[in-house]
Amino acid sequence: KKRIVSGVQPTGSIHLGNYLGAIKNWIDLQNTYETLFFIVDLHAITLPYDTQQLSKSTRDTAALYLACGVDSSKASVFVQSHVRAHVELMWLLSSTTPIGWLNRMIQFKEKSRKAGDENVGVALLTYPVLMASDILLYQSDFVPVGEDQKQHLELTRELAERVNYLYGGRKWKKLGGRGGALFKVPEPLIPPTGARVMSLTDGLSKVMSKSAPSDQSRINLLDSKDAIANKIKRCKTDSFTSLEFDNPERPECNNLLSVYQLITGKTKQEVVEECKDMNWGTFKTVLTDALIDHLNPIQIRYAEIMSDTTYLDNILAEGATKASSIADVTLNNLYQAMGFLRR
Ligand code: AQP
Repeated sequence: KKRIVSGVQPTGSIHLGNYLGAIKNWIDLQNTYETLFFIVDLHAITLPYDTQQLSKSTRDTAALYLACGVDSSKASVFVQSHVRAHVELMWLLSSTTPIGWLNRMIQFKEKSRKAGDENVGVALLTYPVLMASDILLYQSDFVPVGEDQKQHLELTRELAERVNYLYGGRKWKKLGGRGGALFKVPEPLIPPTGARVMSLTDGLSKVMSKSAPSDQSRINLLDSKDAIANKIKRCKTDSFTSLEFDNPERPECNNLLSVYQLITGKTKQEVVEECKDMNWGTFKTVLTDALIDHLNPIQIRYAEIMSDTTYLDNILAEGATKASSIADVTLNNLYQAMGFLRR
């Protein structure tokens, strides 16, 4: 089976964007591929964060993976920091990563500009090297990536090729290594429709995000029925009378219809037929009901999972053991290929 890895940062409440853009797609992927889904807690400390919240968010995120349908008998579910190889590989990769490659990363430029120079830790710059470790450790064939992560995946591919060239091939074979390539060069897997869920308060220029200051801009998977109804009631719309997809003058309309389509599993054509003549008031009720119907079972499963801490702990421990057994092979090969004296 081909292998896929993916993860979400425990930086706050998991929202509809994380769900529709990532987690929901994993449910199908786990049936076809060998999958590893982890909670990327080491990435969550690249910007100032609340130490009191990190472990809680990590557990919540793991429980939500399972509540959304990630099946631990099919996928390995684990916490990134529980597999030490991620950080170790990152150091080895750092030695072969030109600093210019990292300076070019758009996300670094944007996030560092926002944070201001004094607040920018080195980890914000080297974050893509850790992401490369997350992927290369598992010899992943594919990585599901949204638009925002494409550049980081490209860097991962370049790093894999660079390491294969510098330390792999004949040199590594002479050291007793099998096969020429130390790393598989991963391919991007672009998710289907709705790759980007936009903010409820600005459908044109802002994506739905955990770090947006206003909670009104996103639907969190654990929002109560009232909160969902209230957020949809107050979300930004326009003054057109009917509803339509793909009108560049109507980004909010396109976003809300796309959310409705994804959450109900209907086709675009079905949504058009059903909604085109609705006014905003009617559509908002329909959308609210669909969201509540979809999220309610997830919330019930989440509560069950959280009520039994050993259940979740066992899944995470088992996942970390399985992941480590793959990661350690990759890491040890690289140590060997790079000429380290092994114990
Ligand atoms: N609005 C979105 N629409 C579609 N997909 C989204 N993802 C995030 N927001 C949207 C996808 O969720 C996965 C995990 O994301 P992440 O936690 O690693 O970081 P992120 O992309 O930066 O997510 P947030 O919620 O916006 O977090 P903050 O505010 O902390 O930066 C990824 O697959 C991502 O594409």
